Amino acid sequence: TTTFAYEFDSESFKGKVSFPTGVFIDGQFSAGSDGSTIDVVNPSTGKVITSIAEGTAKDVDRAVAAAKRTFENTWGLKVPGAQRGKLLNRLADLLETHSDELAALEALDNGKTFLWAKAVDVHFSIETIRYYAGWADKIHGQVVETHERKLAYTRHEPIGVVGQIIPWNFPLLMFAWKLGPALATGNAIVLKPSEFTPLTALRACSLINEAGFPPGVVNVVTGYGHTAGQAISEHLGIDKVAFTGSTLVGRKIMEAAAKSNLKNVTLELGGKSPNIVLNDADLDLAVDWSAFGIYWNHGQCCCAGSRIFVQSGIYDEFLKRFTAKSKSIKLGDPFAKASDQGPQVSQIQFDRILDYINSGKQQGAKVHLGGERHGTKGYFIQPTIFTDTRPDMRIVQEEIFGPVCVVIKFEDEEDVLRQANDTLYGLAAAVFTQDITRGIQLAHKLQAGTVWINCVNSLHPNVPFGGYKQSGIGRELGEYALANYTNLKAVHVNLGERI
Ligand code: TXE
Repeated sequence: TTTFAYEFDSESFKGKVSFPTGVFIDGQFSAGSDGSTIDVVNPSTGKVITSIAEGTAKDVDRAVAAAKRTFENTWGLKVPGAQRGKLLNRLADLLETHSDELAALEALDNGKTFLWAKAVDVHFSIETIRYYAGWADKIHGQVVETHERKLAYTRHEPIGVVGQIIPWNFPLLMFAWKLGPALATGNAIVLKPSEFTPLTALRACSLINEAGFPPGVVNVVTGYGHTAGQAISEHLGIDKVAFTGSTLVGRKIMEAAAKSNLKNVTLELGGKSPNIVLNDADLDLAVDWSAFGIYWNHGQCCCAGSRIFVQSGIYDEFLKRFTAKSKSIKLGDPFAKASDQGPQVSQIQFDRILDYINSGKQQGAKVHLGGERHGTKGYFIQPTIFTDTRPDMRIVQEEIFGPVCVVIKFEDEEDVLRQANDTLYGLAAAVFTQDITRGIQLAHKLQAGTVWINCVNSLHPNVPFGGYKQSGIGRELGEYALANYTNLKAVHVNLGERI
């Protein structure tokens, strides 16, 4: 076992943090099967923070065996729902006790600001686990009336061993979104966090032990996607895989599932969400939310409102105020209280975003604001606004996943609907108007799994979230997510009928 020890001495958080790391299998940490490691980098400086175990396919095998054993002997239907709920509530309490530490770890390896990490990532993770704790003793089937000499009923049984692969943009939150419904329904888990941001998931492993979950219920294999992640998606001992990440990898996961055991797949993938501002919108409100929609979490949100459509009557005024708002965003140390925006997560993402910005310039769009890196160290990128775009440009079609938006003028609702829906994605959309009837009419015509009216990025544990089109398959959160983690069985009981 290795220990990660770090002393935070920042404006937002001071204190020593120390916890074991490694691949977490059967309640214990150990080195990966071949002893290799992965460096974890602080995106504010580009310097290595620590290195963590590089889990392999062999480690995934070991994790699956532990999960299966636990599921069959000490978990699953052996444990009443109320007891599962109690354990989840204990985990939520422990996450709460360690809120500051978790937020600091999130800021350290992801680069998001401490204050946002605490207010959203950690807080929403706790709420999600509590929400699903409440479901744990409310999972039940139905009696289905057929005829008098028959009793037919359904059961929602846990699937068994489920695989979960999560990204780096909300490391702890995605962990909680995945764990909550899977554990409430009684499954055992093999989860792989992103190789860029493993710290909060590893910290949470000790809290899972402390909460009293039987060993092997949650197994965390840190490692790379093409090895450990691939091993999860093609494993014959895993009957369901849930993934959040890029559309490219989502395809690979489905392919691996199809080629192995046809495991059930749910995917939460990318987006290019439209943010529509109508002439009658409350302009200040629309400006503030639109800025939040694209710049929050440094644009690294699957539902980021990266295409801002503004109706011609207010276009100039909106652009003026939106530009001023964008200029006011303060980039800097994620641990400084005044910082609104920290660095992008990694060198790779930093390069990718700058490449998109260059493509926009080369394809003839106008850089209205920003368009460069910020400072000389770390992966900071200026809030960037493009105007004068064409629909076929890469910056209009592809997910950039950075603080970069296009602002596009439109004439009428028909025009904006056509443009807003002209995308392979369908995760989210937003409409700003003071005419609620128009807002709702547009919401119903937008091809997106979530539509916000007069707000953006607003999520709750009890409201489902997921994508239309190539933004994914299935829904997370809410009661809907429970169905991802149960097999439905119909039982027919003959009450005296003879053939
Ligand atoms: O994601 P990957 P990347 C989008 C966003 C971003 C782009 C690339 O546009 O710019 O994806 O990011 C694991 N089998 N989103 O490359 O690779 C990987 O280890 C199994 C949107 O970092 O999809 C990590 O744990 N797993 C998104 C996870 O997949 C594999 C969030 C996600 O990483 C694998 C992140 C494989 N072959 C990026 N290859 C969202 N929907 O919120 C990689 N992984």
